[in-house]
Amino acid sequence: MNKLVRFFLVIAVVSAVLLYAISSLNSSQGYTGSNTLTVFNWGDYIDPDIIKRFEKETGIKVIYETFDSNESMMTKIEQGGTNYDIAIPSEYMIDKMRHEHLLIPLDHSKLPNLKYIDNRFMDLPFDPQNKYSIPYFWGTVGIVYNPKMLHGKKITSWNDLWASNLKNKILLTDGAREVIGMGLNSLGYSLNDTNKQHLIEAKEKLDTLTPNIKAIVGDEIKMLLANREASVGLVWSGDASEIMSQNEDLDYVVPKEGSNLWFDNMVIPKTAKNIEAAHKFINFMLDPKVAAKNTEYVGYSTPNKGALKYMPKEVVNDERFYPSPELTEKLEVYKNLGKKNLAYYNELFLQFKMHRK
Ligand code: SPD
Repeated sequence: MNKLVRFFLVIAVVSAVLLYAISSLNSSQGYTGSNTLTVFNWGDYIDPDIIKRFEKETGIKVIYETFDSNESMMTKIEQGGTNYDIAIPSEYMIDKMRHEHLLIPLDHSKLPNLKYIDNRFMDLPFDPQNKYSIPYFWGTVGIVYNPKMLHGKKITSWNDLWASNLKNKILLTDGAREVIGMGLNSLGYSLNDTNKQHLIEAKEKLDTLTPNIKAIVGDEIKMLLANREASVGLVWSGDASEIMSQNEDLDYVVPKEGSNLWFDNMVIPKTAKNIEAAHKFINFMLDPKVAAKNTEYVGYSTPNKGALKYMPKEVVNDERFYPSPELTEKLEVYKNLGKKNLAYYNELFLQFKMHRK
């Protein structure tokens, strides 16, 4: 045998041994290459123990990736080259995705736990008959604040944030629709306004809030507010509830001018490689005990009526985080405003962020 043949033989044997080692490592954990599920979710939006439990019970390995806005999630899915089996966007993005044929219709016969979802969260205009999406969490947008740091002063309105005593005290969640929405609402306009003049007015009004803004941040907003690094925050209700569980001095209010009511639902994107496992995952998340545990960890409001009996009474009865249908009726759900208008919201938000620098 000449040297070259011997060299290739050694390489082939070493590769075979390595391949065998890797595959036996995988199978010792109960996974095979095709038995994986790729989940694409918001950061800080699931109890990691639940993923472990799902893997243990089903033998399906979960690959987990996060995003920080509907827009960045959409960009990744539109770009292709990904194989997400599950994603958890908000209502206006679900509407956009289904119109752009980016979602796979769900097989409801594989989701027996769907019966636990409160009817109030089913069959909403962004996804009639829940053909493409299943409720995960819901909530509002509002202001979390520390009355002690504001000398007992209450905040009730978006316009309160422009007060001169709030210099450098406000944190904003890094969301285009949330921040531009605050500008629109503070002027009495709709959160779905597409009138250019109104949008420019809203952006200009936001520019005047600049001296009061300490930072525009992502999930770290919770830690910063709980640690008293700022006294006011524009947040999603679930983040407020999480912050308040760490610092009892804080309170949460949905401003009187109005605000946003939102829904985050589970979908199966067109990129999915394991549709069977995706249905198993959705059904697993709908189990009342699983949903209750996830809700307790994440802090957001569950649409799962079966889960409520496993949750502390004081959480379920807290109207700030489980507002009644009468209260939510007064709030606005974001609409899919179409490509051009959504891009304009993003552009104005970017300009606003640049203005601060
Ligand atoms: N850290 C989890 C954040 C989830 C927020 N979803 C709310 C989106 C409202 N459009």
